[in-house]
Amino acid sequence: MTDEIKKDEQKPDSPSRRRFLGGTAAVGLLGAAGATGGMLMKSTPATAAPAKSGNSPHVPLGELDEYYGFWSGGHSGEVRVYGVPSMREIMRIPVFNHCSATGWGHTNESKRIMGDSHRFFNGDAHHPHVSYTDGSHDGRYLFINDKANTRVARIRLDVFKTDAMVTVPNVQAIHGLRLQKAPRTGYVFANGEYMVPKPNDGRDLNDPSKYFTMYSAIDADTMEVKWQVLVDGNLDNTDADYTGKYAAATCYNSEGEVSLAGKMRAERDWVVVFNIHLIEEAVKNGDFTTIGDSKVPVVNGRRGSKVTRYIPVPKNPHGCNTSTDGKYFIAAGKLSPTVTMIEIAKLDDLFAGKLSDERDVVAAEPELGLGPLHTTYDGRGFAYTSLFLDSQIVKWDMEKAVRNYNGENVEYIVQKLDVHYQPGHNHATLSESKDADGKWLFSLNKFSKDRYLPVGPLHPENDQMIDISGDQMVLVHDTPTFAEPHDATVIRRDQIKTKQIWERNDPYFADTIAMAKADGVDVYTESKIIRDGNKVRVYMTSVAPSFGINEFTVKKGNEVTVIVTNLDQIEDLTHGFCMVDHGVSMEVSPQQTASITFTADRAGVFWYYCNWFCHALHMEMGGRMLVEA
Ligand code: K7E
Ligand code: CUA
Ligand code: CA
Repeated sequence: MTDEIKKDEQKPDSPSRRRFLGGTAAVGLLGAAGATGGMLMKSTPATAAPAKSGNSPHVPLGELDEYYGFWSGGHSGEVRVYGVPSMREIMRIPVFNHCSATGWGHTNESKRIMGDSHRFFNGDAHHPHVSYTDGSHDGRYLFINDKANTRVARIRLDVFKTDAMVTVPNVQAIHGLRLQKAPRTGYVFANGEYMVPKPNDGRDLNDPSKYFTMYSAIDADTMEVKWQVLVDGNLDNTDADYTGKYAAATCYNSEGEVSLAGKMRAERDWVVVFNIHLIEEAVKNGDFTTIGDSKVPVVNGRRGSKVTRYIPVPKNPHGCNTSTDGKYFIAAGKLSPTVTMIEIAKLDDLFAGKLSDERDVVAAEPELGLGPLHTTYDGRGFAYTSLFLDSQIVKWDMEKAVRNYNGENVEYIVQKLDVHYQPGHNHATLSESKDADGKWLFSLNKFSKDRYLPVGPLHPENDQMIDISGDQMVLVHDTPTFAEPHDATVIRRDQIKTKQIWERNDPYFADTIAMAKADGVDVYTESKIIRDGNKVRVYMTSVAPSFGINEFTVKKGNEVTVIVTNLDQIEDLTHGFCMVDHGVSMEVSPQQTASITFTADRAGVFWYYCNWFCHALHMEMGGRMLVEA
């Protein structure tokens, strides 16, 4: 390599550097399978972005952001909250992971919420979505999937805490997750990605022809799985319409294969459309089966059934995104340079048998570039699709794409913007609701390569913020992220109402308060030790800078539960409880009661202390546990 090329590659937008980096990723994704034909030759050169940003990303010191951004944490298992447009990380919400700071996964309250699955320390959180009323975000809940351990969790947006979690039966790896948008979020729709035997109990181990997966609907209020729909093929991403009638999901493995080459064999896979009312009717009429020990009604939605339609689309489709005008489900082709626009208004006719071919609901199939993965919207008729292989976001005009599909010679591509590098999801502000405002777009890039100081072999990812308020997209900001935000959702700050301190009757710790009542303890006025055979319950208050109990004595082998109630009523005055050398730590925010259980397995003196900085005498806030031999 000559010095000149090397120097050129130092420049952020050098063409030779992009070629080098793009080539690497393309070989990574497609080289091994070798089944992509001439696709790689068809990249369109990027148009430069001449425009200046008209939207200011600058939030003056001391002022608040305009939007809440919720970023999934991928295989870190958590959710991260950003202020948009400053991209300051405001909070992390532990969900499927365990958290050293807050005690999530260790406290009795969090274990109750996580249920049996608290034994898992990992999760893979991909798709965060905020609940709706009439197609607008109502700020009650955020829902998110766990691909790693087949779970769905709900986060309360008044306190920013996970408050419910369900393991979905009969399927493996919940991937796509979306909410019913209208009339309100009654259902959470969840895709089981991998196909497995039914029941998966050791039968049909190596007979993939007997593997299946299902589309699940979870009641958003009770978090019970209400019904499942058995499908052909697998399920990747999903979205719902703006009427409450239909939902759609992409399938990349219509082949039902277990090998990589097998999953890429067909030129077309499909989008499955689910008719929600017909599914509910089947459940009501008893037209379902159950599987194994599960009581969840399973409705047949295989090809030819009443409740689904299978729309062929090219090839190994990935993203499924409803346009904010409510007109289209848009499926991204991934291994095809196209996206498929499915016209929702034609679905009634399709289900009524009035169309001769499933493809009659396709309104357009514009060619956009290489590796289209996800599409987002600005509410002004433009769509923005991430192109993984091209490392670009393409802005295109939906109406012109339809006209072009109908034979008119119009250009529908508006602009291609280079991003750094290889974008997965993209998301524009409010773009999953009818309130899309077309201000900011985020490109969640899977590779950061050389955008940041080197930190060894593992790199951060790179989420880029793009101003879409003008005619041209303008890249304005890079944000490094740790493994691995797949998706994000950004809503206005006025759409969320938070509590600044806990209410004493909050259901989050109601079971703990009930336990105290049964022990005859009023946690708001007293500290007390209850001995119950081998079990010891230590109730203590906390008021900065002291706990209600400075020492307590137990016997070696006792099961100890410490219950701390924070009596401080001041916003932002959180205490913690950490028992040294016992792996015990938790957060206790103002007016909260929190509890944690451990075994005093060694005799000796053990200090406990407050680990959230609360007072000038925070270091002194502590006490001793005396464990008798
Ligand atoms: Cu990474 Cu939505 Cu899980 Cu696409 S998914 S990139
Ligand atoms: Cu209480 Cu620090
Ligand atoms: Ca396929």
